[in-house]
Amino acid sequence: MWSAAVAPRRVLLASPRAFCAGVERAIDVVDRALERAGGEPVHVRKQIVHNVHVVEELAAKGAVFVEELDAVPDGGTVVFSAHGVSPAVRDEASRRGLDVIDATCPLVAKVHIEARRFAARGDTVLLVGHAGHEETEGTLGEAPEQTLLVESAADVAALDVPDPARVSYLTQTTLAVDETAEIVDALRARFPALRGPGTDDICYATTNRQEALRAVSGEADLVVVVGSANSSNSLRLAELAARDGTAAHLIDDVGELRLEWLAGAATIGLTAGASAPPRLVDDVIEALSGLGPVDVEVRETAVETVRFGLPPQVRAAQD
Ligand code: 2E4
Ligand code: SF4
Repeated sequence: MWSAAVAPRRVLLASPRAFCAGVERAIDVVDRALERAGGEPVHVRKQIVHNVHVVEELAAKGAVFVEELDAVPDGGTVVFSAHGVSPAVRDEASRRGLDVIDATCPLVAKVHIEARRFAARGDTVLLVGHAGHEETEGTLGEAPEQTLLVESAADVAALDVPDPARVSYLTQTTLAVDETAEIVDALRARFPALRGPGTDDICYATTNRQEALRAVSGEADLVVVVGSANSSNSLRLAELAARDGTAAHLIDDVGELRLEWLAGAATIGLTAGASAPPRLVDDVIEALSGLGPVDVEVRETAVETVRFGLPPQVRAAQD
C-alpha cells in the first residue's frame, strides 16, 4: 500500500477555498461573545457552522453547543448559527428573555427578507433546497403556509400551487450552480409567470468554490475536498468533481486521507468547503509531501474581498 502511494505528485490547489466571509464572521461572533461574557456561559444553537473542527475549537474555549433553545436557561445568552433561524425560534427566544446574538450570514438573512417580500405579495414561494437542512428550515419558517420545498427537477411536475400566476422562487445559498439552473428552468417552464431573486440565491462563496474546483478537476486523477459530511457546500464540491468524472472524497481532516486513494494519483485536485479551516488543507499538502516530492500549483479563478460587519452586541469588542 505504502509503496504504491509513494510517488512524486502535482497538487492543483483550487482558489478560492476554505473559509468564506460569513463563516469568519460567525466564528468571530462566538469568540467575541465568549470574551464579552467573561466566564458566564455562551450557548450556541446548533453547530455554528457545519465543521467538526470549528465546533470543537469553540467548545474548548467554553462555548456550549445545544440543539434547541430549551437547553438554554431563562435569561441566558445564545448565539444563532450562520445558517439562520425561523421566526418561530426568534419568537421563542424573545419570550424566554434570552440574550440573542445573531450570527446568521447576511447572505442568508437576505433570502429571508426575499421570502417575506414574496409571501407578502401573495405568492406561493418555491424554495429550492434540501429537506431537513437548517438553512431551508429557517427560510421555510418565514411563510410556512405559503412555501413549498423543491429538491429536484423531478419534484416540479408534482407541485400543487393555488394560483400558477402567482409564484416566486428562492434558493438555499449553498446549492450546486448547474443543478439549480436546471431546477429553475423546469420551474420556469411549468410557471411562465415565475418571479425570483434575479439569477438565484447561491452565494458568491459557493459559486466561487465550485468554479475554482471545475478549473482543476478535469486535470486531476483524484479530488480531495476538506469539509464535514453535513456541510452542504462541501458535499456539493465533491459531487461536482464526481459529475465531471473525477474520483472525489470529502474528508474532515488529513487523518481520513486513505493511502489506497493515492495509488496512481499523480495529480490531485485539492479544495475545502466554506466552513473548513484553511490550515486543514495545509495539513493535507504536508502529508502528501511525506510521500514524495510535491509540486503545488495554485489555480485561482477569483479573488474574494467580501467582509461582513459584526452584529451590534459584539461590535464594541471589535477595536
Ligand atoms: C451558512 C450558510 O449550508 P452548509 O451546510 O454548506 O453550511 P456550512 O456551515 O458547511 O458552511 C457555511 C455556511 C453557513 C454556508 N451557508
Ligand atoms: Fe454566507 Fe455564503 Fe459563507 Fe454561507 S457560504 S456563510 S451564505 S458567504
